[in-house]
Amino acid sequence: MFRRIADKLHQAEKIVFVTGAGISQESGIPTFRGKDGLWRKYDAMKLATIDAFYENPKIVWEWYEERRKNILAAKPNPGHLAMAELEKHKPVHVLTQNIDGMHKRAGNTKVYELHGSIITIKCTVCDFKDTVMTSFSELPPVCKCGNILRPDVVWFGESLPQNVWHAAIQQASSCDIMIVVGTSLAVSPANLLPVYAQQNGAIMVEVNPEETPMSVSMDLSIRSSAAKALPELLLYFKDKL
Ligand code: BV8
Ligand code: ZN
Repeated sequence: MFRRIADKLHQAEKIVFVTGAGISQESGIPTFRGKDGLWRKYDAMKLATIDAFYENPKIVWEWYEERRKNILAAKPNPGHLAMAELEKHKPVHVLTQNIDGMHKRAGNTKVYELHGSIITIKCTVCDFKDTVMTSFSELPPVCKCGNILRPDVVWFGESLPQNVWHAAIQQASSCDIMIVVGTSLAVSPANLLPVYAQQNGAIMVEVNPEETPMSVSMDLSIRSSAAKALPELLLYFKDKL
């Protein structure tokens, strides 16, 4: 299985990954819907919304501040690092639903953050936007203009950043191979990206310990974790360099 995928990677002109919370699970960042999932402890469907934020910005900020602390202390895992290593040999584009910035920290340079970034903070009113790697003393933090700040993430009911979304569709529609890693494909419109790739005749590969709604249409499914499967795949790939 790994050899077959490694051969396809060698033949590919463009490799596109679609990643979700599962690829960061082995960095100690909880997924949403898994047993360790964020959604067990909190109702993320409620908290990750613009209404919750305006109703009770302090509660939403406490949730994000807790996640920011964990993410800023976390490190890219061998799964992230294998993807960064692959980019040294082939054109690799990473379309990620994750807001943890791990792909860039691992070294991938063509990363499309479909749902924004928890490390970037923006003002709810003026155009202030900045990367903030420290924790805030008071919540919700206030902008110089006097309005409250928010994490620069896409909440449910908010549209994705259009430039990023259109660029992601472009990549998904023009790749030879798409590797879908660590996502339940439960959230739209990100879950459409594998459909674009499939329509374009790309080879479809999935890395996930569990089935997903698109497992049936995958050419190859690796039922394993990202931190195990991706370094192994890279070994087979480098074997034929
Ligand atoms: C939009 C940022 C329209 C915030 C996130 C009904 C009511 C209301 C809304 C909707 C509805 N039906 C559909 C919608 C649309 C909604 C949606 O899809 N809802 C779903 C839940 C039904 N989508 C939206 O609202 C989107 N916007 O549609 O806008 C619009 C258009 C024009 C104008 C205005 C509006 C916005 C969606 C973005 C929401 N923000 N995150 C934050 O993080 O706090 S989504 C959130 O879910 C994360 O980004 C996460 O990445 C994403 C998807 O989850 P996954 O990454 O897949 O994670 P999950 O836990 O689900 O799965 C983990 C997987 O990993 C599992 O398969 C597991 O087996 C696997 N795994 C576990 N361990 C490992 C592993 N794999 C490998 N290795 C391991 N070790
Ligand atoms: Zn402001």
